Amino acid sequence: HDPLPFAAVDLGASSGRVIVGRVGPGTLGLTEVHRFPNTPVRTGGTLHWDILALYRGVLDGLRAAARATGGRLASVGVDSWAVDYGLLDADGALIGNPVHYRDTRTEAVIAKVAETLPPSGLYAATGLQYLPFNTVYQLVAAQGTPALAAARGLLLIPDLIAYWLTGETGTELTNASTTQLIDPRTRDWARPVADTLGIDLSLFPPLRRPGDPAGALLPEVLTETRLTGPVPVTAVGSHDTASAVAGVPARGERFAYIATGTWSLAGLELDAPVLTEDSRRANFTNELGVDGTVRYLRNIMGLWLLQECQRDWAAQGQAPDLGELLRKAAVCTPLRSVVDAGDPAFIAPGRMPERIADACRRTGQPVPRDAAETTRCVLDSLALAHRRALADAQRLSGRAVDTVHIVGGGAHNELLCQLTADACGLPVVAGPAEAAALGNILVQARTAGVIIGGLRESRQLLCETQGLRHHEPMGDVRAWERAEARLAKEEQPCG
Ligand code: LFR
Repeated sequence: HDPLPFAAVDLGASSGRVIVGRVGPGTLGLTEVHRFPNTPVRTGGTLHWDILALYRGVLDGLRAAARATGGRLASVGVDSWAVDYGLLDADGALIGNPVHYRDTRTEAVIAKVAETLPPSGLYAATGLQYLPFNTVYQLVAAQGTPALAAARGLLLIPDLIAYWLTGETGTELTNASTTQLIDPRTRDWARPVADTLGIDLSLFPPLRRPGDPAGALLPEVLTETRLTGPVPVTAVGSHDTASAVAGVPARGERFAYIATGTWSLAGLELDAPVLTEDSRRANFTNELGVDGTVRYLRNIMGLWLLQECQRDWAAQGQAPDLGELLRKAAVCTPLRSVVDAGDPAFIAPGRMPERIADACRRTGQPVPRDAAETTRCVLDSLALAHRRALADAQRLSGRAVDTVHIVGGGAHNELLCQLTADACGLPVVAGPAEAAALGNILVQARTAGVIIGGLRESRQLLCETQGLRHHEPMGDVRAWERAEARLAKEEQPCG
């Protein structure tokens, strides 16, 4: 059989991509047909996603996919970052621009939510780590606004894009699990949580699962993209991290993953959630994955720290080239200073080099003297946070691992991958960088009957077809233990 072409729409916090994957028995080849920037816009003091620019990027991408495939696609799947949503009015039109999760509007309601529903109860019911942007906080912050009063529907970002493409609505489960309104044991709505917080669950259309049909491209979309219909849209792991984990080229079960990009999502794939108080205090999340799995992981600031430094340096007229910066960082003194890359204080944009310097000062460590040292501080701090997350995940779940997979954009960053291997004292397998698009496409290919089986068979195909890099741990792991101890003094309980 000839391989069938599928398109993955993968929207990340800094760029969107449309990727064509050709899948057949023993074949899985990707072509990125379009990439476009994702630039948030602040208006009236609120940080927004430029959702129509993103949708235009999706249409341009599908047109490029049509050119690449002679107009024929076996199906399309959409994934993006989590937690954010658009509100629809009674006519199904979008009300306002979706608010960016890095906006600070939720700060005012965190304490109020904790008073209404204590963090331990919220965790026992939803298994979600505390992050100030979880959809529950956004919806409580929106209470009393005219927009929410007018809303008759709510769609998470990938579901909103899929709605514009197909005219059909649904709430995809893996992404829904990041709202903090899903019970990870039943994999259904946590109604008591919603009731207690005054959140109207009827705004959400019915749940759908990865692999479910999600409509077909509308005639107007076919005309605009020059695709030949019918083109089905398939629900995938619409949370990009769910797709990225499905795209981990693991051979067995004893693996940990780190999905690196703007964020580092570090953890394990489990069969059941871990809802203990220890797990809550360690700020571990139980997001839902493809095929009934649980993504037991912690959010770590990720390459956002470096991206924000670069944005700051560029604004000051110095824009060091990333390759050059990484080469210099590789020869800086190791572990000279480290910051807590899990600290939500780093979520908001702006002044990142200064904030990193402040954090070093506060913890009695030397302040980085230039861009290379700041870069080294960020990468050492990320590797240290990876180490801690994977050690905690194993301890809290009772599952031991012997391999760490680094997927996502950060898999290209050889220094980060090597430092992670060194810090964890475990071999790292780096790649694929496009794990989210691959996970997205693999789920579609299963629905189309091109891949028979589940995650194991999909991953087998990844192992056979994707180029991977191996990093063996080097150096003295005790240096990382000492760095960890330096930070531990600062620790604050979360949630
Ligand atoms: C990664 C990601 C994370 C989520 C964050 C915000 O792209 O989806 O998993 O916590 O973005 O939505």
